[in-house]
Amino acid sequence: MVFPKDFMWGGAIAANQYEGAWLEDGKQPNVTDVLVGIMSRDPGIAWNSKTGKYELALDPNKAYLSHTAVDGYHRYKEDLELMAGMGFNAFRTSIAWGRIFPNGDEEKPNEAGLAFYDNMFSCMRELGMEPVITLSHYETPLHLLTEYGGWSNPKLIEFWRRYVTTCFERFGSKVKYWLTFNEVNALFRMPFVAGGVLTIKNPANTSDPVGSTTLQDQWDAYHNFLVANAQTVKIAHQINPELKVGCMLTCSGVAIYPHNCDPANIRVALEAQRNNVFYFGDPFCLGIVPTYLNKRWREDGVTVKFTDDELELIRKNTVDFFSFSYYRSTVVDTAINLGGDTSGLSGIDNPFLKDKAPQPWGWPVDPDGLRYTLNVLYDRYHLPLLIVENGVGLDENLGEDGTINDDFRTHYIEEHIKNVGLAIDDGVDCRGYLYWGPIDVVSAGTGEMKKRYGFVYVDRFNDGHGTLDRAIKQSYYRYKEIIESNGACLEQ
Ligand code: BGP
Repeated sequence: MVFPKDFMWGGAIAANQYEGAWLEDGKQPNVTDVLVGIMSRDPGIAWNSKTGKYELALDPNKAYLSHTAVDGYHRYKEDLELMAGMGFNAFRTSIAWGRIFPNGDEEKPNEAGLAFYDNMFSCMRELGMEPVITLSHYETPLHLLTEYGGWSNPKLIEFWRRYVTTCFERFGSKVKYWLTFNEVNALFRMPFVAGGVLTIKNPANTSDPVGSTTLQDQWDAYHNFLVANAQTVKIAHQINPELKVGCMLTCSGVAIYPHNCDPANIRVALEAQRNNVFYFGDPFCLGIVPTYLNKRWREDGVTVKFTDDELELIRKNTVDFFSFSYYRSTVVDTAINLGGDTSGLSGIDNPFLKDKAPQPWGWPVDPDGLRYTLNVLYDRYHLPLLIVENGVGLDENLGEDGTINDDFRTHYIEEHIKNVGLAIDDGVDCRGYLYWGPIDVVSAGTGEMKKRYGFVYVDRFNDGHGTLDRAIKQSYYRYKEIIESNGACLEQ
């Protein structure tokens, strides 16, 4: 195996799925706090015709598990020790923006939130783990949507600048690797949570579903994200030239295979890559706004105009590395309408993929697709690549012996990591593999506990009950061996 000596081995989680403590120490709600599963189109907000504003209105019949999540806010030390036990030398989590600026638009940060992450990042360093920190993992403060309409409003760039400047100044000595917006290329699939956009409703118009957004607002958010991303790179490098800023995109949309060699299907596959990944990747990495978007804007009936200064900013401030999630591949032809969930896009079933994750999720398993994705991304961007999500969710229960035999997860990571090795051998500069969900957390897509990714089990269930005790699964020991041998044990 060809993994470099300093290869980053570890795992990744997100504040909103792990920490809980949703209103503790000054934090205010963010977009994920009002959803049970980010695929849901039914946020817990309601229009108040008296104030002429949206406000918090949680559904009393729903279990918002992320409010307590797996109590990482109070247990991160013991959890990080368990991660260190596998030999992790890197760990990814996010900062909940609302812990630092609770409503998002304050002038001064919340010291309690800063202190929490200061302690957490010190703990990672003491345990020998390089922190890889996402600045927003679906965590735009709710107030920024209800008051300003969210990311379609350029005011958000101003609030974001204040937030990231605070983070770089406070944590820059402990955190070198920063990711801007988690899976921001899911903006059009999940405008409320990935885009942080809410079209402020016209009170006279009762036909708009709560939480809906117009296409114009979504494209305005796209515009503002491009500017904000470039600003982030610029600010980080001004504060400390050693800081490295990466984008984070869902790249299951790179492994989109044409159904057959019909040229029309080849073209559709190319368009799907552009419309799902490259339309963000190209500005972030190449510093250009792709010309193919002009056609899409025409078709969508929207106007998007970048000023010369903005284009210059985007051109000059490209990211230092490219990070991404990869869960699956899919197949397209000219007739299919691509669907999708948190695994990425889904089209036609691929008859060549015999392996499927067990039901009820049943995502196709395509480790070669990860090698393909790494090669495509490296050829296009020539930037160091970091895999910051790959994993499998299973419905698991603790056995009588106090453990879980999760052979399928072991098989899943072995096959994917082998393909990372093959991609490195192909010449790809891949710097690390951070498994998604090394400890069970609340599922982003469905908002439940039942969908478990961890090497470490957490005793909590869909109805909210559970002791929150941790237990080690069998895959924990295999990942430890892989890390200890720097991948070499996979050759046997
Ligand atoms: C990605 C998200 C993660 C994560 C993962 C698995 O899209 O960035 O937050 O949860 O998908 O998805 P799920 O939890 O829905 O199984």
